[in-house]
Amino acid sequence: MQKTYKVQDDEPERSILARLITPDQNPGDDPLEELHGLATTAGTDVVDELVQRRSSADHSTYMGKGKVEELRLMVQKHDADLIVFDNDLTPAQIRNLEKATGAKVIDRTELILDIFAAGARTHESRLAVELAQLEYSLPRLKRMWTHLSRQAMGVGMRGPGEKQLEVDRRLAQKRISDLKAELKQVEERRERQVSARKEAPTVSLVGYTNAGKSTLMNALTDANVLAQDKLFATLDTRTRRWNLPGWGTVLLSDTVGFIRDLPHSLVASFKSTLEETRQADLLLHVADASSPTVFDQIAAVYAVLKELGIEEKDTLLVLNKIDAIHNPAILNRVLDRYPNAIPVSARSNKGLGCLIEAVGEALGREFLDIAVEVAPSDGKLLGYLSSKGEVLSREFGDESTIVHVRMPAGAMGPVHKSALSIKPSTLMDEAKAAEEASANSSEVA
Ligand SMILES: Nc1nc2c(ncn2[C@@H]2O[C@H](COP(=O)(O)OP(=O)(O)OP(=O)(O)O)[C@@H](O)[C@H]2O)c(=O)[nH]1
Ligand SMILES: [Mg+2]
Repeated sequence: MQKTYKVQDDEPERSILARLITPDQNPGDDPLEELHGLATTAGTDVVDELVQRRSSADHSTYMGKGKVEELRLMVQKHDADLIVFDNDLTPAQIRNLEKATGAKVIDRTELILDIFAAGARTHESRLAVELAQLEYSLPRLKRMWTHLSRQAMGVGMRGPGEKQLEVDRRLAQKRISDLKAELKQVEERRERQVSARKEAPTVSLVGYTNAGKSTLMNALTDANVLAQDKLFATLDTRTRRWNLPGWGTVLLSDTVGFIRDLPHSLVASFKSTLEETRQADLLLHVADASSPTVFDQIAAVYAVLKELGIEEKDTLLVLNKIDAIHNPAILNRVLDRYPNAIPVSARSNKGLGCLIEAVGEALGREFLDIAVEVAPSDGKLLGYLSSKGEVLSREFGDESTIVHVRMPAGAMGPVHKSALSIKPSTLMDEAKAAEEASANSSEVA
């Protein structure tokens, strides 16, 4: 008989973790370590685990008959509420597994969405999560209805899931299109905001969740952002001025971490949160070099960058947590594959000098189109702009001179020190617009 769920607010759900490993997978020594971290972050109490190696998944119950029976016995033994699969399941597989085991079954995507729903704080990230959750649950609406009879909600049912119960498919679709429209507006606004700040070079931290991005941000600036031994501690983007020694002001952003098989709808709806990353002059890809799965984590991050269409961006690979590596062979194995990577410890500040040098050098390869306002008496700055950059035009006023110039991002230090103001130059855009207009008019003629 199907058990009734007795989840209460003050009592964590008791969960069992399950994973099917097919021959094409390389699960490492502890195949359920990451799922354990996710399930704990979501607030469940993990009571048991089960792994099955199989050539392929079973069409109707995902795992084989024997293993499903084992799961049922585990549920009974521990009085478990929930089985979390490390794989993506079809709605039918979920239904069949729930029937066979008597526990609620969720898959990895639903768990990740739940963590995001519980952690999203800003209007923007809440919209993004709600959209991703609705897109995930729309094809599963039938299943959601069956939850109506349940007394309380647990993991996998937070956020819009609750609202979802009251609406039908048509309303869900309407909500999805409203959310998309609202997010598009937010995206456009963010795009303008971020590009309006383009007067300084921008650097964005990216990387696998828990790699140490926020800790590195704190070590490099006095950002004081939250860093925690928890997956997805950061869900929003924070930007801070970073006084890059020997170079001047740089804007450094810390943002949401990535994970293997991040749900596509989540990546798409987080586009506006990732605007700083999309527009950055340089990416610092932070990897946890002490993790046994560091190569897979690096590959997973590149996969998400590709999904965002920014895999070609100038990127420095930063190998973090070297203080936690006690066998030098481990670090050397990573450096053999990525010889240009920079080993650091954000915790002990080791290697940060080399990182700063590498960032300065990389930014020297980037150019900024800016309008610099110079005091009439500041001949030194005028000279500097024409010696380091390519001056496109000068507007002389009584109070100041505006110099439109194309500057290497890394040479901005002295400009920040003595300019009256620095703005993005619209000169190139205007020239381009004029060119397009004349091309159009000649087409008409
Ligand atoms: N040993 C060691 N631990 C570190 C280092 N850097 C970060 N950590 C720890 O790793 C954990 C995660 O750090 P965060 O900075 O929150 O990682 P993050 O990449 O921002 O993670 P999310 O925001 O959750 O994606 C924390 O417990 C940190 O203290 C390091 O250099 N050495
Ligand atoms: Mg973080």
